[in-house]
Amino acid sequence: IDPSLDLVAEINRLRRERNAVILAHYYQDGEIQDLADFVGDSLDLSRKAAATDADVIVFCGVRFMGEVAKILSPTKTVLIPDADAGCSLEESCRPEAFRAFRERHPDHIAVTYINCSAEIKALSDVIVTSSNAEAILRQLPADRPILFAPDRHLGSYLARISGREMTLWPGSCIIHEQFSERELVKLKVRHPNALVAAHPECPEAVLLHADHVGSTRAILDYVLASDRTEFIIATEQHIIHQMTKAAPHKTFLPAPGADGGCSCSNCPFMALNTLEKIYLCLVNDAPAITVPEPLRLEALRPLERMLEMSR
Ligand code: CIZ
Repeated sequence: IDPSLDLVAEINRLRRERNAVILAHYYQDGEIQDLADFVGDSLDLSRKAAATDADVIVFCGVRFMGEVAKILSPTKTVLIPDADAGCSLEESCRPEAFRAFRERHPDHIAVTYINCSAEIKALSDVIVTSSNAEAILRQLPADRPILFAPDRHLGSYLARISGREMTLWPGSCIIHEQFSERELVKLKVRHPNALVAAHPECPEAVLLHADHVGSTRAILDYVLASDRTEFIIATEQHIIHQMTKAAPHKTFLPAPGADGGCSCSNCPFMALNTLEKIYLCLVNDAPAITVPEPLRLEALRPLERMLEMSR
């Protein structure tokens, strides 16, 4: 790329020429969030992907999110800036092992977190995100046990708040798993007025210190609605960009890892996306997400169920 190129201007030109919409997750770098047409969590963004009349969707997040957009909008071109932007939860749950897990529990309803591959979605009864999981669980028959995959921390949090019997897949998110209870307590002592907002992918020991547990959207709403001015945020730290934009007078501290620093709350997969790669994907029409049609139709069923159940 010519270093004198005005990347933002070029991306804007290409977005107009290609009738493209740029979707960005809250965990993206601030400069990508600022460039996007919509910023949100995976539920909001999948709704946008399903409803858009753009010809091209550039999904700035991780691969499974682009895959969801393609499953919901198969006639659109779905581009992702970096094909290697994976997810530790997706990696932890492979189709053969998940099929065997289901076969060992034939009477269970398979409720699966959206952070998984199309193959796992196709083997599931209903998909959930962290913002609709509780509401969807409440609508499922009370007499049926539940299999929850792939995040065991989110699953055990949901089992605690819903009282449902759940068998959990042993996966976890490499970011949320690293927050340290010990260091969080130290930070709280240094900031006694700070409220702690934590994502349910965090281990239970961390959640026990939270004033609020919720999805990215819920955490954002919580800190903006609160009349307090200092918060410790236990999720991927780039969501703080939206918080600071909306409430510049408030202070947001990323939750610490075991070394007391906050580098652990930087998702290495989300960080693969850059303005340069957004520009290049629009120029090259690649990397583009493809999902074979039989698999897409199988994965669509539990995703549509999720959208119906979270209206
Ligand atoms: O669902 C999402 O977008 C993720 C990964 C987290 C959240 O709570 O929104």
